[in-house]
Amino acid sequence: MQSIINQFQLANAVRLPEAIKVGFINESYRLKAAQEGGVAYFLQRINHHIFQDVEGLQNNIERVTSHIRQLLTEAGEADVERKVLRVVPTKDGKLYYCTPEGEYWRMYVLIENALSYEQITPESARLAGKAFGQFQCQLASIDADTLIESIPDFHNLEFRIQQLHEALEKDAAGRKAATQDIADFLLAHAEEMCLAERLYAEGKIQKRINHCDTKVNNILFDMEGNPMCIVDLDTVMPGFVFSDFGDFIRTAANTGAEDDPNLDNIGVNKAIYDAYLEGYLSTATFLTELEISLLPYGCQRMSFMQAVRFYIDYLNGDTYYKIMYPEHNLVRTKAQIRLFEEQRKSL
Ligand code: GN1
Ligand code: MG
Repeated sequence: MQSIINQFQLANAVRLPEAIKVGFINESYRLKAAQEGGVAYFLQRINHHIFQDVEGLQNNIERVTSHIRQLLTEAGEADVERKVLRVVPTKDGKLYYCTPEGEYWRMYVLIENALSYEQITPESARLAGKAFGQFQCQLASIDADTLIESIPDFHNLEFRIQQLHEALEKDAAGRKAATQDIADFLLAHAEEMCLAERLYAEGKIQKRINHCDTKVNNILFDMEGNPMCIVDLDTVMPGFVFSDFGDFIRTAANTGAEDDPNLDNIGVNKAIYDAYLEGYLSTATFLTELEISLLPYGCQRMSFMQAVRFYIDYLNGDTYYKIMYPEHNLVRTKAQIRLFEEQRKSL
């Protein structure tokens, strides 16, 4: 690994890499500074099976982080280096390094003394809403077309429905017959839930730059508990703003778990929803009236899309999501369908 580290432009010597667990997708290491007070780094091996255009991915991240850095600097913010990630280039000026074996690596400056949360309260939901609203607001001044889709059609529901039809057609794992009621339910709501794609085709809404993984653990907080920096920028790409809003609510404002086997646990946590909405609207000042009116739809859309994605994976024989037990993707599908139904009643 030393030969990989040597490729990057580091300001000082570093200690041996320590593996750290953040997310399932990439492999991550912390590199502490060899001397007290030096710069520490964050090294990642990029999962290029999921992110096939690493060059495009790294260009996205550089574009977004340098734009935010410029806005923060112009606004005279203190501690800019703690408020936005900094990509460390290689010695030949590239944004990633590809080994002779075809592994892709990238380096960030590590933001030290930061907290991240897995659990959420109404107070932290309000702060998270402010943070993601501000993030989108900062990115509203970048032309969305200048970024690539780091995973093509990632949050395109028409495409997901197409994948569902294909998975049903193939029935690769022979699981269709026993779950026909799920297929029927999803297909019955597909057209209604593709509202965003229709409005876009009619020119009524635009694509803006989204985070596409708006979970609370993708916000770094300072030691006083204030949001500081948005991280995990791999899926930052053009999309519909209310999808980002909805994905946060899908994960944070569910009284049950994403894969809750007890459907009675699942419901909308209104206190979290209201707090996130309040925080989000206080900073997402670029939203049109139409986009604001579509926020509840954004929540339903993301729970529905997640149900479709889990069910496709179940039909395909569990090839995408890691599962803990054989029927896990089916349990996840049912839990997301219940959440979708609960959201339709209360949002
Ligand atoms: C995946 O691995 P994780 O939890 O960050 C997925 C998301 C899904 C989520 C469902 C690249 O995210 O889109 O919403 O699982 N990420 C990718 O829990 O597919
Ligand atoms: Mg993630």
